[in-house]
Amino acid sequence: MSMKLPFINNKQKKETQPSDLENTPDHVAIIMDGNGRWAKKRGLPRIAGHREGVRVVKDIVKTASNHNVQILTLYTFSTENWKRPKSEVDFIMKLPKEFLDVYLPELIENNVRLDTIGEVEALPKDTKKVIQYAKDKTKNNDGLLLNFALNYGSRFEIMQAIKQIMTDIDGSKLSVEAVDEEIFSKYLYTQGISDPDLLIRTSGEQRLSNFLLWQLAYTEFWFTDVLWPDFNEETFQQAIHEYQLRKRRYGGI
Ligand code: V0D
Repeated sequence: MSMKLPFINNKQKKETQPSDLENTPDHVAIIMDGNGRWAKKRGLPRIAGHREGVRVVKDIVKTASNHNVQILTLYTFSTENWKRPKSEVDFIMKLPKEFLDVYLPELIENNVRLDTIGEVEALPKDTKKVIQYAKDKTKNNDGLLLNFALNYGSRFEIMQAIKQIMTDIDGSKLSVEAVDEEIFSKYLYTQGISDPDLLIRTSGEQRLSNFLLWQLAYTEFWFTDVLWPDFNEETFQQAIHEYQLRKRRYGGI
């Protein structure tokens, strides 16, 4: 079980609620794979798939809110994705603006808080600017936490945590004896948020690709052949439903 922190543990789980509201995942993480393949199947350039992927992100944020999900963590750009052709990377770096130009007012209206994990500092200046603006505008919202993993790599995250812990020990801010799992977690990008309850990966690949290695230790995994641009409310509901069945089968036995 993941450690539940008070500020996100505000969901009412009454016995009288219909069963479809029981055991809903608090934190859903998604690897949004298959945009390029979706485009290729249609004879379109890869970037057309990415643009379609942005539209699906918008829809899924709404669906997640409706399903009482508290945290949605989306793997948008990995530290490995820089190896793609420059033209594709340049296009992808414009997507946060494309998303926020249209959607920020709605996020604010729906009480969504936007945040990021990863080395956001290394992103292009204009990309950083729009994202920082959205973070500032939504920082006091207490509805869904929409968490974008940008320039994220889990091994790097763990390694920098270790380096920072060693630095703090060296500076006598921390003792070796005090280091435990809880302290270690505080050195990760995900400090203060609960571990994912459900991980979804689209497009048929069944691997983690350097995503949240520490945080996924007890997470339920759900894989689908559906490509990210074809992912919709129905697919999302299916994932949540199967998560609920797993919880009912194994919970309390
Ligand atoms: C491309 C599918 C939304 C995955 C979704 C910079 C690959 C579309 C954002 C976004 C990307 C990020 C931050 C933010 C608002 C929106 C995004 C990237 C890629 C990498 F504050 N979609 N999206 N960012 N894709």
